[in-house]
Amino acid sequence: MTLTIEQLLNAMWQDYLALTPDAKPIHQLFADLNQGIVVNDHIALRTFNLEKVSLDKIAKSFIEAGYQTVDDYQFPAKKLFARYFQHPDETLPKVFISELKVEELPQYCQEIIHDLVSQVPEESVSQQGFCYSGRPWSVTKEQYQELASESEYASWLAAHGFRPNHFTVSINHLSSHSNIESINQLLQDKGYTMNTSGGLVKGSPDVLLEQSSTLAKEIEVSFTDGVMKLPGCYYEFALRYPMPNGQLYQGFVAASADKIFESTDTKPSP
Ligand code: OOG
Ligand code: NI
Repeated sequence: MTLTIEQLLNAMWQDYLALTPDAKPIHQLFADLNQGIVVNDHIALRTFNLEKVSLDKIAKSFIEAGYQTVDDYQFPAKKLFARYFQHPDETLPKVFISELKVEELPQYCQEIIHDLVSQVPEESVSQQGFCYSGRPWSVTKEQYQELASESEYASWLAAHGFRPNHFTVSINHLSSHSNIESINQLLQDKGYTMNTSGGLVKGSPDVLLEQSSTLAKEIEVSFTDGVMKLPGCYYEFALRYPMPNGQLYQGFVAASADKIFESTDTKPSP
């Protein structure tokens, strides 16, 4: 059975809610203030750049649903490459997919990642639901910790597998709030912990995009040899500004994204 793009996005939302204790109450908060309507600006997925599970493989379900490739971004310090996809139906969220350049990690990390990916059944990756199927491998606490010492992105992915790591509220579509500062204040007043790496607000009207995000709350994750409490997923807020032609900027900002990635870090920078 083929899922419609709406069904696919809804299944991803349900999976995301299970790993993001903050998401449901925050969504409800904005729904209550906006006649029940909260529009997603974008969602994001992570993967390793190994052939079997590469960005292109993850993007396939979205391309088949009519999404188009728009732009690429490089994050040299984090060893990441990212690409975003947009649908001609602008009511659908953009999809931001990143991949870790595995060959740039130390040998012992590469070996762990190759071991994990070797456990993924080849045919499962081409299935539509793969992007929210979770973790297709067994992993030990030691493997998790070894990866974490080199890349928090790698360890997050090893622990949680394939699933949306955030949904993003489009501030442009809210009638209750027109600036990002008032949103951050509301969330902080309600007791949510925000990602302050690079400042509470990433970007500025000058770069046509302002973003902020919660810091992923810890949830219990099972490993082969026991349970650990680790950051799950986070919620983002984005405000887009018009370009000289009057249209809202639709892209991302690498310097801001670099800090947004840290929303799932166990040791977030101040
Ligand atoms: C993606 C981080 C970047 C943005 O909006 O700039 C991002 C991730 O955490 O995987 O979402
Ligand atoms: Ni984002």
